[in-house]
Amino acid sequence: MGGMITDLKARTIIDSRGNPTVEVDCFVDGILMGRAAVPSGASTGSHEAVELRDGEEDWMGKGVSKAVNNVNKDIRDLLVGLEVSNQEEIDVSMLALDGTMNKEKLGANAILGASLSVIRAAANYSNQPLWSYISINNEQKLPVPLMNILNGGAHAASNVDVQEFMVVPHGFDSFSDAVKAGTEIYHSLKSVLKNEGLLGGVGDEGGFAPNLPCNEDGLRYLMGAIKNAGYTPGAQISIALDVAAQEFFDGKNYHIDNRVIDGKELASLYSTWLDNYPIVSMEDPFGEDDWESWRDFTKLESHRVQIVGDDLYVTNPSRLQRGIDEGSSNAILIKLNQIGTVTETLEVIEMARKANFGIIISHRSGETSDNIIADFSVGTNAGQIKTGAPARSDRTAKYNQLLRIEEECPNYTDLF
Ligand code: 2PG
Ligand code: MG
Repeated sequence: MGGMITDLKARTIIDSRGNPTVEVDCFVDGILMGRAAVPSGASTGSHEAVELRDGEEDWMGKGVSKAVNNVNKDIRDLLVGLEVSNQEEIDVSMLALDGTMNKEKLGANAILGASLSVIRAAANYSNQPLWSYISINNEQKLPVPLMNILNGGAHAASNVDVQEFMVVPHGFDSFSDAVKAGTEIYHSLKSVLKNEGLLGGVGDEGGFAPNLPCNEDGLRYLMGAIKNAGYTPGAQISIALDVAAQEFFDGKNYHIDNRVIDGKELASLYSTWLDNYPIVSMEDPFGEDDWESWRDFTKLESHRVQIVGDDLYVTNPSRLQRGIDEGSSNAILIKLNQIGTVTETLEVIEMARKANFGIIISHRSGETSDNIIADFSVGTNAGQIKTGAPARSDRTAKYNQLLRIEEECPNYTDLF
């Protein structure tokens, strides 16, 4: 093996929303071997690991100089001299150095930047593509893409409550055919919205962001776009939603479509949508601590839809364990920066797999050109990736990396 970390260097860079974030370079035997950048959410779950921000006047309070300094001083001192291939030892020692439950001392953005730069450096040092380096025991497979073509909620300035309306191109033999179909539908949606005079700008994840009379109209426009592009809804292309319901939950009721309704009424609205549209996946249909609504809905509807916990689980093993025990959902969204290290993320993925949960590797709404989640999705054999619209470089960086990986690893199985 060999290969010793000789330096770690962090800096502030700018993310896709114009906010500062952390980038880390990892040097092995004196040579730059791995570089990684940290993403950032807008609809963040309150149980996520802490993203350390300076809170001072410059960068509108969002500066990350404290996190950058933590990498350049304490984390660097800790990691220099360690073997780059000892990912677990490296991650565990950073956790010990931090010493808090939620990584508030060093910052999950500092720790994750270091952790990701190390795994990338280790893969490069061993001359392996990252997707194959990550995959120790797994089969390797390209994921089905969940492509977010209509943005609402916290990712858009529109009146739409549901955060993400995604198309799921299944019924294809290869990843590239699936991405092509999803991309054609993206353009088709643009024409459909233009014809109705609804075309404005795009949201944070590159999807169109129209004002709509009600949330169900988002589903109607997606159906129109699928058909206009020449595809068959249900058979080839289905729909996935990220409701991100915490954003319109007041702790008791949900504020949607200008109505105030409780968890049961919201569940029956979803059931009507499931009756009428080919929806295969629903993420965060309820608030992050409304465990009762989650359990009831999963009992009722999990036979016909994937129910995904994002803000509910925040990629955290103890929250996932509760969800498994209580039957809160049948799938989990995986975001590296919600938990903060590569090792812990891989553990949560294995836990979910053992419980027979669906696994979706996800971007954040604030992204960079870093495409590490593409390799992660293949190496962990997750089966699904969610990484925005097929537009804007921060989103296409991931799709394009998967297209490159496909040349070496064409394995693809349709999941839906
Ligand atoms: C989500 C994500 C990514 P954010 O809710 O799933 O789409 O959004 O990064 O803003 O939490
Ligand atoms: Mg979400």
